Amino acid sequence: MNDQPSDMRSPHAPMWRGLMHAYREFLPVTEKTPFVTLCEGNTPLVHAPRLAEIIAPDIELYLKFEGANPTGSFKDRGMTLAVSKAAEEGATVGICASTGNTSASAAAYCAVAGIRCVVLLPQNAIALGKLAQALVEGATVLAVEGNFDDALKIVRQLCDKHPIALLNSLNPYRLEGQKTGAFEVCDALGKAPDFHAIPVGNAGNITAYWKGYNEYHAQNRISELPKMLGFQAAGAAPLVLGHDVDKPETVATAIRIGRPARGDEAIAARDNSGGLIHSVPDAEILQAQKLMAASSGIFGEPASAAPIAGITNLAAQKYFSQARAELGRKPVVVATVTGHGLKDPNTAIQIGGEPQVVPASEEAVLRAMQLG
Ligand code: AN7
Repeated sequence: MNDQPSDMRSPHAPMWRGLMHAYREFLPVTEKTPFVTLCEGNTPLVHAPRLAEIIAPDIELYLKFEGANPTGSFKDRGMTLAVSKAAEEGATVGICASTGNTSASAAAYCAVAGIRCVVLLPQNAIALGKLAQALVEGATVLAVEGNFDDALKIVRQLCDKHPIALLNSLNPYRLEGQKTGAFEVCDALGKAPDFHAIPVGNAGNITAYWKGYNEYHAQNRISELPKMLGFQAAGAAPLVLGHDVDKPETVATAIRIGRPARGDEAIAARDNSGGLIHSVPDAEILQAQKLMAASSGIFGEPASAAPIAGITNLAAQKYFSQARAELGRKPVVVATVTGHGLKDPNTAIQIGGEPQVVPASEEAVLRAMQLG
């Protein structure tokens, strides 16, 4: 349907039909698998020299902008596969617990497939845009009087007892789809980065990226593996503290998670790559969110700014100057910007400040510009 006839001269590359088509050979897809897709993936890898100059002059910084996915976050990569496999298996109902983005993505892909979607959200603890998405996309939205970890526990129990498709990243197909983020980074750079920085909540994405890099390495598509740099919010940092957090708190609601389902795998990714998992305070996350947008043009949500805050701290500790000396060049650092800043308008307005009100005249505007 979307195939370009071979003799057709298009000024554009052949139409992108989604990551399942592009990376089919790396995915558990059969002739029987329906492709439930919104043409996700193929997101921009944006060079950010102005941001790097400010936060870490010793690195070449690239931002993998996952906010450019159809529902505005990286979750679409895993969801296209998870919902495709659920449809293949004849599921009629899908369910997930979510801090927001998973629910927005699940609702959209279930809408494509005609599968009923039920989402459990921690009451009053998810960003407004994400709530709007799940509601408008027709999911059954349940606000649980508890946090994400409580909601996920209920979802696991329900899926053990009933024929409902589990759409959280406990579902292995989610990680299979999400690993394509690493493939795209390597395809764009022509090699693996030296470091990959990523926010960590339930720890699915860091696990998936590490899997993706390793699969490309095993196929000789890349010769080196990156060091994985994970960042949690200080108030929700179980993997840094080494124990679960009963009452996680952070302005970055996407990663307000105290018992990460893929915690052990995230630790393995950290250790096997020679990387680290650190935490960053909320104030630094918000500062990084604003700085990233104002100096690179990439507007990520608060959780997505955690790696930028983390890179800033590592640079201050000379972590990258050491790597630069060892490599004899600036290390290439990719940071995944996991979700779009528009997801959380309330936080954005708080950090953005108020517009200046001016009379409707040329002179007044010129004065306000401080040019006249
Ligand atoms: C923007 O939507 O867990 O470590 O339920 O939305 O794979 O959990 C979201 C997580 C980072 C953390 N950035 O990824 C959910 C949910 C954003 C996110 C993460 C999330 P994981």
